[in-house]
Amino acid sequence: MSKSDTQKPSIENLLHENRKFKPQKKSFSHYFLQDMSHYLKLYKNSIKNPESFWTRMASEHLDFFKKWKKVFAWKDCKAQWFLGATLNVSYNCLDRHVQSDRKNKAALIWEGEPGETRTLTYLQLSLEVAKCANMLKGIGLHKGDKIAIYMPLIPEAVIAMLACTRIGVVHTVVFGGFSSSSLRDRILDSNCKALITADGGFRKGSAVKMKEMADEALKETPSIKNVIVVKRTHEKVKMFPKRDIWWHELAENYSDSCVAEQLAAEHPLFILYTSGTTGKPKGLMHTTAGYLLGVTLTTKYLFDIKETDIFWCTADVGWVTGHSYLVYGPLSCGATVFMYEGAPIYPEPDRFWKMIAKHKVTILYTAPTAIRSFIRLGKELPKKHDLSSLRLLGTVGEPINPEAWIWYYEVIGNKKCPIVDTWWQTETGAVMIAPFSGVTPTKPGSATLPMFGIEPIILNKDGTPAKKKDGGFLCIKKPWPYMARTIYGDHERYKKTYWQEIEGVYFTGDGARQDKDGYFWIMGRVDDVINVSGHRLGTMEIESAAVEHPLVAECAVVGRPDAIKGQGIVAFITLKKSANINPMLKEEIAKFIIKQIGALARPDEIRFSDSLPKTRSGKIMRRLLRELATTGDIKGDTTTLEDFSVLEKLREKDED
Ligand code: 6R9
Repeated sequence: MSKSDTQKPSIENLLHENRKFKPQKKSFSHYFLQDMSHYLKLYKNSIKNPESFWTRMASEHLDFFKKWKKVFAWKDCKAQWFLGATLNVSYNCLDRHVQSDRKNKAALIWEGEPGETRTLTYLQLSLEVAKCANMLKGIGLHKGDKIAIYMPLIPEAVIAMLACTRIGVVHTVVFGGFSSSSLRDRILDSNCKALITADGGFRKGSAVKMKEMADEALKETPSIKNVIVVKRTHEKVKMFPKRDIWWHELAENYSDSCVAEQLAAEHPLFILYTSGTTGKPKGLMHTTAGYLLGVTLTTKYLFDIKETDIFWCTADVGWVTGHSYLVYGPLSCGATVFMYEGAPIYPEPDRFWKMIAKHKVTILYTAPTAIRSFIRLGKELPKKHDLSSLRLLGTVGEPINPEAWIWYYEVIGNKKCPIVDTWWQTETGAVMIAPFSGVTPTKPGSATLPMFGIEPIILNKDGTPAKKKDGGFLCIKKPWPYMARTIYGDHERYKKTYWQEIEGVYFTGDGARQDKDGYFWIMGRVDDVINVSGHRLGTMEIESAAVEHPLVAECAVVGRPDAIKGQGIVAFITLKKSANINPMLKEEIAKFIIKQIGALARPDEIRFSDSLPKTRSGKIMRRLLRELATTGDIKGDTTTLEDFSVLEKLREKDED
């Protein structure tokens, strides 16, 4: 982003969403915050005196075995928080609740894709976790050892994660939908000694053969000495003697009592690889106290967790959202978590809504891409079910276009539930920018304002402050307790990527602008910013405009080199089922976009497609579309793609 770019009046007229939704005081009382002035007062204080703020938060919200001597230290871009303190994550997520009134409260309600359910109370979960921790010790794992978890979304995945934290073993969860080569690369990079997996899991009605995939990966991972296998699908699998053991057989040999290790605040908690980036995946390492504080605080304050809540975060445990808001955040808060194994639209397209009605889910936290696919299916499906238990709706993972926001608010939330749009990253550990539910007035498409103690700033490439309305690079001014400490095995890359891109601040890789109320509007990854005739355009702005068209279901916009304009715009569009493709439709959509944004946003090409290439976490792989738009083919890395048939369809020549 050069200076001349920021002077162009582009972004201002692009993000023209002016609707503002005031919190509904009558139906919503925040358990902690009274109103916006209360938020502002606390926020200002947290920024002015960060160390005393974080000290107070850690003392109030976490249980430590030993208190810290120093709150914060920073050297060579390595942060340390709560030095000298000891604590245990599983103790905070389990024992402290078992010792309270929550002993017999449901910690986890699980539903498998075939329809069976399982409920574990805090006591039951704690016993399972203790047993699993003993199993891990039994196969020779010690504090600091690394272990890979490659599992379907079943309770054992949560049990395994918590068991690791109980004895200081560092987990790296690899999303169950990843291929064997992705699993192999992650195991090799983090030097895991053992793997926990399952025979398989159910997805879209069939059994996914996970053990077979794992076996393939393990051909080239000499560090793995043992594999613990959960029996889930009961399909026949090959068990390698000495290396492989069934979870249920191993469990018979161990007791369900295991004292939680007293771990240093900076003891490594987990390594999580980021998906979809080019080159070698980055293993972001999070540590014990800071991360736990982040997920606990954000769950309490932003989602306003109450004793009776049933919290459903639809993410897989293989992603950071699953780590922070399916497992650690809600359990540390003593909430009831709902977890579902399978595909959202199986066996019927209303499976999600059916489960919300059946389990009386109160908080739903999902991704815009899921919301958009539900919009495509029509509002009749959710309307068939009683969704009145819902009181709060969250979104995460990508910018939410105003159309999807409004649909979520009106159709799913019945205009009663605040929409909590949460901006954050694998690297940030927990939510950084989001409304305090029921307190912060919301605007469709904006993640609104920062969490306490977090100071986002928008800068130009040279580190000077960007003009608010023009936008620039979203950065975070100072280290915070829940950020990733390093890229495992490559601290230099960590320093370079996050702290030296713009010297002295954390570089998020996202573009953003701030409006007159100080609200943050995320414009997408900075590599998704297009510069057309010197006008900077966020791909999201064009996409939002396109999906407002009544026949457009989803849209991904990429730039391609253009000899005259610098970059041209290519829009890949999936149409709603009801759409009738007529020869004028492309022109009609182009005009529609122009009408909302201006002539500079006219797509040079519109391509209709049945579906868009996405990562398994649901992010559109614009990199592939950019390649396709530029060269006419896709040769780049496609390992993170969910559905390969999409590529073939996209390669096919556009007929109309
Ligand atoms: C939590 C998660 C991080 C990237 C991030 C940004 C995008 C996430 C967003 C959002 C706009 C939001 N992103 N939440 N963009 N509004 N509410 O998704 O982590 O998988 O590491 O992705 O996702 O571009 O930089 P991760």
